[in-house]
Amino acid sequence: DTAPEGFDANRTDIAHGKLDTITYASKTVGTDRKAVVYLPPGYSAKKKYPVLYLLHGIGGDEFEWLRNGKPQLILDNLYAEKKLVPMIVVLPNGRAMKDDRATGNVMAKDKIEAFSRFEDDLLNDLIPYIEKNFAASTDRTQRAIAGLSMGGGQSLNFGLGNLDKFAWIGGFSSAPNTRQPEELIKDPASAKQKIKLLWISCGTEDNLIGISERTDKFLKEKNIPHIYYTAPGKHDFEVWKKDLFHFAPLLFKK
Ligand code: FER
Repeated sequence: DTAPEGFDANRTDIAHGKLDTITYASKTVGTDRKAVVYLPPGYSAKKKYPVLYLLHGIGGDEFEWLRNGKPQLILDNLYAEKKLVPMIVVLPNGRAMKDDRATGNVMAKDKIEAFSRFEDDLLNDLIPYIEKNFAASTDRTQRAIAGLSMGGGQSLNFGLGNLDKFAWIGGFSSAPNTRQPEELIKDPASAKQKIKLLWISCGTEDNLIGISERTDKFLKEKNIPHIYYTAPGKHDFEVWKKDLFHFAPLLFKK
């Protein structure tokens, strides 16, 4: 196994962070949209915290990570081991359309397009809301974006496409919405300077691993520092929970 026993257990002997549901007005979609926020144990409005935007997959919504991945427990346990820089985690809904529920055919064209439209919702609506209403740092070096599958593709596309906004980027089992490497990183020299962490991971039995492989290959060719992490596993939360366990402690450190 690639994570210690109990890494995702609900421990009653440690401090826990706090989950909140927020509603923000989206100019991009023209509706009020929901997201989940996880505040670290000991959160104080007097400090400034870095923020991780953690995105779901094609069949998910803002609750998918909570339902299947228990990120709050994984992070609580890492805090208890002093392995994390205290951070705010935002779990958005990455399907930026009026009905953003994962119902019907989740592969329908309008729904796929909504995952792409989320870039504008994130940058222009959600991030400003978070930075206005929480003790969030507004510095690019204090902002991370990561996600699973469809959300992994979004994270790579939006993160690498907006290096003035994000410095820490992770794609877990990224889906075919991931841009081709040459499109992801148009200016390798500039990317090298700006990226603090670029994490690409996939389960070795995942049918989508070719996407991560091609991204890793390009990054190696261009000598762009990154982590390529593969471990046994398929396209599921067994893999993504462990990705989060390994990825989160790398964030916002030297
Ligand atoms: C596809 C296969 C898988 C695709 C998206 C996915 C857009 C996403 C999977 C997931 O998010 O779990 O061809 O095309």
